[in-house]
Amino acid sequence: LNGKKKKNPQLFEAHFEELVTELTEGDFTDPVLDDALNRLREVLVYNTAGGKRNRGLSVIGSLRELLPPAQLTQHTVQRALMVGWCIELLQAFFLVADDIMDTSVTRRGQPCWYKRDGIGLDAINDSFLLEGSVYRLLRRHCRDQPYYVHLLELFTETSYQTELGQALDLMTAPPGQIDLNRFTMERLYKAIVKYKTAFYSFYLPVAAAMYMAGIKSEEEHNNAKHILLEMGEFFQIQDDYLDCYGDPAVTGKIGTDIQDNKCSWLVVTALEIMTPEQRAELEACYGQQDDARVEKVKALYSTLQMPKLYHKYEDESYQRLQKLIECHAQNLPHSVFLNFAKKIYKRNK
Ligand code: GPP
Ligand code: MG
Ligand code: MG
Ligand code: MG
Repeated sequence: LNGKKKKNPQLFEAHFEELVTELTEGDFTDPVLDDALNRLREVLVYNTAGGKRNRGLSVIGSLRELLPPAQLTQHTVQRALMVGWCIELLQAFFLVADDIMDTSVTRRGQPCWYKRDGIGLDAINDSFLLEGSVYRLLRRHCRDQPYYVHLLELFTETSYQTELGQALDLMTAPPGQIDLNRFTMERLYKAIVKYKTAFYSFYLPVAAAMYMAGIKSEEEHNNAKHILLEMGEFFQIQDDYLDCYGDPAVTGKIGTDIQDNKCSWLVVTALEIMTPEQRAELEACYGQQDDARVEKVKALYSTLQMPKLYHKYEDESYQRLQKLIECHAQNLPHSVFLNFAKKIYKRNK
């Protein structure tokens, strides 16, 4: 089993070139589209490079736990790799667009796609091409499968949830309008991260594997969702922590949350413990494109010992998750959740 697990990442990477060729050479063949399809190839390659593949790999990873080996035919494995790539492409679609909205500079150790010479806001259309690629691949490879409609609905529903979450994230962070009273943990923060991150990053890959394994009962899906949304919430808390404290050489991205006036775990948690004087200082410095003010916010975070609070939260969250898995995994193999949890706790990228 270990040998097989080790092979997943290599199998997964090896499958990508095939999918790119299929999308750019085996789909539309009218020569007038050559330039557009060459552009698509470049977009696909650039915007999937350097990712951790957690989401994509967890489709095949979960399916291996859900199906008895005899049912894991070569074709089933190939389809699981393809569905995993669909999640990576959906993620690429979100990231290309998110980096424009967040005015980010780098992603996965290279310039954001929209920052490249000659790209700019044409990147919006490229993000649509990435999204469209997802559905062309699903159609080509899964149209005849009994779970095709389930997968389609899962991808469209999850995208919509992510877009609603992104709307909340953006509306909470209007440039130039600092209103720290809005930033609440229970009412706002948790809703933003559940919708913008947890559904697509955690529920989507496992739910896709469940449908492929023929598991479609609402009860089973709700059980899985319960655990996976909790994991997703924690994952975004890590992302918020790393935005300020991560090493860009490791995370591949430079943080913008303080400048962008984001409702981040750091600011929401800090607000719960700071003095009125510190709050006034934060009010004066948050949400501005000014390095000196950003440094002041960071200094405030370190006075409040945010890294220590974060690490405490991380340990508690891990304990909570173990309990959730005990109570809610029921018929589902615990390894599906534990494998995913192992990849994210204590991460630094
Ligand atoms: C992560 O937020 C959320 C997304 C990437 C979803 C975007 C959704 C769209 C519909 C475009 P983030 O901005 O904190 O991520 P990062 O830190 O990676 O930029
Ligand atoms: Mg964002
Ligand atoms: Mg962003
Ligand atoms: Mg972030």
